[in-house]
Amino acid sequence: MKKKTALITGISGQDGAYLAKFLLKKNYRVVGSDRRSSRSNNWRLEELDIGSKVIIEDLDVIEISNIARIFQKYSIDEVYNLAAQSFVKSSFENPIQTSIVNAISPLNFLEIIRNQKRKIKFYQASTSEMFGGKNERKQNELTNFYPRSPYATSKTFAHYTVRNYREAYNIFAVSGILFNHESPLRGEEFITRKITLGLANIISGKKKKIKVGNLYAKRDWGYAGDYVEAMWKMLQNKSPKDYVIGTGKNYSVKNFIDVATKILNLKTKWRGKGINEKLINLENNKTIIEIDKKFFRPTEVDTLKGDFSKAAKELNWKPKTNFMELVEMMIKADIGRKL
Ligand code: NAP
Ligand code: G4F
Repeated sequence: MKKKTALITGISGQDGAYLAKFLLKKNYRVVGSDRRSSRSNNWRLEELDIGSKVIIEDLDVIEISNIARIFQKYSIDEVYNLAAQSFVKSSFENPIQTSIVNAISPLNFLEIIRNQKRKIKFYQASTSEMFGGKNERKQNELTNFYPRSPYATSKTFAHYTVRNYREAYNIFAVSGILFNHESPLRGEEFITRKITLGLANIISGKKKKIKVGNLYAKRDWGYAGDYVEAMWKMLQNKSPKDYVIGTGKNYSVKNFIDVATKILNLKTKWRGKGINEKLINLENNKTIIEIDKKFFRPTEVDTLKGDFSKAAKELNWKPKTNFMELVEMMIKADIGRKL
């Protein structure tokens, strides 16, 4: 059987790397788009040992002419549009750049796809941030959106654009509404990796403390390796539909820290309140975690918890890795890297 060709935008990112590995195992030809930069950012592909197995094309997703060029060069069957300015905090400082990349790039792809003779399937990386997370109820495909950052508003634009192109032009275009997913390949600015890498550096003596923001935000944290399978399943579905992907459980940032320190057998105690809350290492009475206002956001998403029952029923997908296993995997990887 002829190999399918998949184009992954944002292949240098966390999900791009795991998805590339997954699709290679499924015998796809994988073309990855990467925007040229002055520093090499292929470390994730190298860590997964697939750097030489994927084809990398220079492509900034806001340049529609580049996208057209890729479609002329390769007979693409499936596009996974993962490229984005994905850091919510940074979207408040760079709202215009975030919006151009996150909202316009899916539109670029859909405009090209609707004018191709070949049927091309399109996956868009939507996000639980679109829900805004104001109450403890689980969010599903029918929950209203209440985006609370330039990142979330730009992703909501993209989400509705995908739906509109699906309905207007009969394109197989879907959005996966994914809740937070993490891994040892997570970017260092995101809270989970900031904690696991920070603790590894404290243990090795390279760092004294970690400064964080809101300890009480809750997230539904899953493992990225599990979630890329759901992306693929959505494009193999009989008809194009959007799905929520999560674990159905959530934990606060403080819970994450407590689990991580427990795995490391650190004896710790929280002291103080509000901005003065600190985590003390009881072995030497030193502060290892403290609050810094600069990590708070102008508008916060307080709590997210995904109801993935539609994906379980229709895609036969469920998460394989639980919260404890995820934290342990990340801690072990960072301790290993630092030894
Ligand atoms: P990530 O690690 O930040 O990766 C983002 C990728 O996008 C990187 O490869 C980055 O390239 C690329 N990119 C950014 N701007 C670009 C541009 N103008 N042209 C081409 N490439 C560009 O993000 P991730 O965690 O893998 O997430 C993948 C996607 O899922 C994103 O769209 C994110 O918004 C969405 N999402 C993520 C989560 C999650 O919890 N991880 C949850 C829901 C949705 P550089 O290396 O050059 O920066
Ligand atoms: O790890 P975060 O930066 O991820 P956030 O904002 O939830 O966004 C991630 O998940 C989304 C899916 O829901 C994706 F769409 C998005 O691309 C990204 O992958 O922050 C998680 C929580 C926030 O409530 C934040 O305020 O942790 C809180 N937090 C507290 N202290 C911190 C910090 N976040 C970061 N990054 N750094 C801190 O020091």
